[in-house]
Amino acid sequence: MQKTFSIIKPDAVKRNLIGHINQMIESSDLKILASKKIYLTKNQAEIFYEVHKDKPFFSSLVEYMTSGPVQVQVLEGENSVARYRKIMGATNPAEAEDGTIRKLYAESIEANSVHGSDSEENAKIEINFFFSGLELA
Ligand code: IDP
Ligand code: MG
Repeated sequence: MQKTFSIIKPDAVKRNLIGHINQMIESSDLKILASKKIYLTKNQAEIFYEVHKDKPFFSSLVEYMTSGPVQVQVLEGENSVARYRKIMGATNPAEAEDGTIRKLYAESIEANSVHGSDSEENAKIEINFFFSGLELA
């Protein structure tokens, strides 16, 4: 069993899509181990997306991620990192496969509704950034 980290981003929370997206996650046989709604601070968003700090879209991305509440979640299942990335679809919704979350719901390459860890190592870092051991027990 592998854990991955998911964010339902502000555009999707605003449009009442938490339930729809979680239905897609659960019907793909991933278990939602933990889930909470939070409001990211600018500092937290900058740390979370630090790997992109030199990209031209960084400041806009931080502004967008702090524009409203997000639902942060820990998912569990066999090969969950890769499987959740597949369910999410490509970063750019124009390139996302039919039936993926981003194809269905993303508004743009930036407001693309969901985040998912890109490796098991990053999943551990991201889970520990947002959740305590107590919340995962
Ligand atoms: P990912 O979320 O599919 O892993 P990353 O390349 O890690 O994609 O980018 C992180 C986030 O930054 C994306 O999900 C999206 O919200 C935003 N982003 C990525 N590329 C662009 C871009 O070219 N313009 C605006 N925002 C972008
Ligand atoms: Mg990424």
